[in-house]
Amino acid sequence: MNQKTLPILYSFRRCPYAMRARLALKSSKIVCELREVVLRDKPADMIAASPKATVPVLIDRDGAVVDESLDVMLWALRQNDPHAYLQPELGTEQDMLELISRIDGPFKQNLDAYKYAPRNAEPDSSIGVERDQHRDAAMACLTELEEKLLESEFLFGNRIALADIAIAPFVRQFANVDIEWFQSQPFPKLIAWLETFVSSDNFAACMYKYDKWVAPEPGIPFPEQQA
Ligand SMILES: N[C@@H](CCC(=O)N[C@@H](CS)C(=O)NCC(=O)O)C(=O)O
Repeated sequence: MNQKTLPILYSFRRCPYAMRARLALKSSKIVCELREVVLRDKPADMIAASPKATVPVLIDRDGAVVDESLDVMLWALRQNDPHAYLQPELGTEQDMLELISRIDGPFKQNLDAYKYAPRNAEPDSSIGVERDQHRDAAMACLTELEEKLLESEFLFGNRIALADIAIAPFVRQFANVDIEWFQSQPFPKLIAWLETFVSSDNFAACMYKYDKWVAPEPGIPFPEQQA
């Protein structure tokens, strides 16, 4: 396939927003030209296309720019959704979007405050207490997920859907701040759901380490096409 005809995806391996976009693209099998970005040295072409300069950014063949991760997911899955990620077994696409927005809002705010609090703060210092408050508030936001996972294997039924792949990268980010603490919490279903996600072939295929893209080299076709 001529790479010039592919949509372009500016991505950053470790960014949870870019991860959810890659997961949806992989499922939809829509091949893009992936350009791996280093956040402290973003490509001028990416900033020209999307001045807010966050990843992911997708540029469609016709030049249309999609620069919100959830929109990239929907862009891909509305064209091709072989695993019916937009049609969950339980609930509707709208129910999934509402849950995703609660996670993207209050949960993510508390996650960032927890994750980026100074590492060396003593537990009983004001910074340490505040960090733990954000950690606990973030965990409280995940109660809703645990409750859903008591009912079914995935968030909206017994098969994976949009909400799972949109949310799991953020729960992973939260868990990894202090994995021992996370795994000691009374959320067994959430812990098992996250483990299923991080150990999946799908996730591994979306976490391949690409070299930084340098213009004018072509990026890497993603998802990799199966022979
Ligand atoms: N609302 C955006 C958020 C994307 C975002 O904040 N990505 C981070 C990386 S995880 C970023 O690019 N930050 C810009 C920077 O660090 O310069 C989306 O859903 O795509």
